Amino acid sequence: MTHVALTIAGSETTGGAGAQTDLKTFQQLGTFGTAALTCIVSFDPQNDWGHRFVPVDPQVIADQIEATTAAHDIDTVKIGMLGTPATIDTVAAALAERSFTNVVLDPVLICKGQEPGAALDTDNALKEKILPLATFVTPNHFEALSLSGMERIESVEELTEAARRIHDAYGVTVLAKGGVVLEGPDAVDVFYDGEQTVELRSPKIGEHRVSGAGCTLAAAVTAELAKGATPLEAARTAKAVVDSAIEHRQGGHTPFEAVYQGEYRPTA
Ligand code: PXL
Repeated sequence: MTHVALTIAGSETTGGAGAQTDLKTFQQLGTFGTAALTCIVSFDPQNDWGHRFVPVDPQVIADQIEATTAAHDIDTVKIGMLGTPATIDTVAAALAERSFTNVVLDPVLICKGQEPGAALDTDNALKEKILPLATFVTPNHFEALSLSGMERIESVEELTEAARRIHDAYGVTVLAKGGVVLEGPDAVDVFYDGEQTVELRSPKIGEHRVSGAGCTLAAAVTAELAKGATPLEAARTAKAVVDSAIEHRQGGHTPFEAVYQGEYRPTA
């Protein structure tokens, strides 16, 4: 049987991030992808591509999780953008009701369309209610600062310190992403599970952020864990999958490019 992976995430309709990207990544890695949508993000082409954000009704989120977990045996779930404290309560309750073996959290802390006050409540709720239920977390540079409480992360040593602090505070395996923010020719991620610290490096592909890279990384970790990989193996594969998705990135009329997972090509 094909392993099933679930994403609980927002819709980003242009296809560059969110549940759309998660499902493509699940497919690419040979898992059967399912999705429970938490919110609908529609970039606004009339307003500098800012985020228009509409939360899904909490009961509808709970219904989706009920439906897909009843339909399939799912032991590995990815959590992406949640967006409101009410959504966080609903997802925290759904996670607590079921004993997933792996809960991979992409701690999306900021969505540009939200008011700063509301965003702060959401960030605090994420830390209080979702992080303690996660087994694996994939913070980017900004999220690593917020979750570790550190004032700066400017080197791989500081990124490693952040990964350790996040692990110690929340008891999770951490894959902290340096991305294009840390200086140097390589994009460096630091894996820390409480025992092993492993630097994962690959040459930077350009100097600009590509939309959907974080979603792809966490979704690839999720797919690999669903198939039975160890957390470190999953992290290594996910790093390679992100590099490939960035390599195949696609531009459109937006001011940013988006990852692309690739396609079936007959070999004959
Ligand atoms: O890449 C973060 C992200 C996650 N989820 C949704 C998004 C975005 C960024 O735009 O829209 C739904």
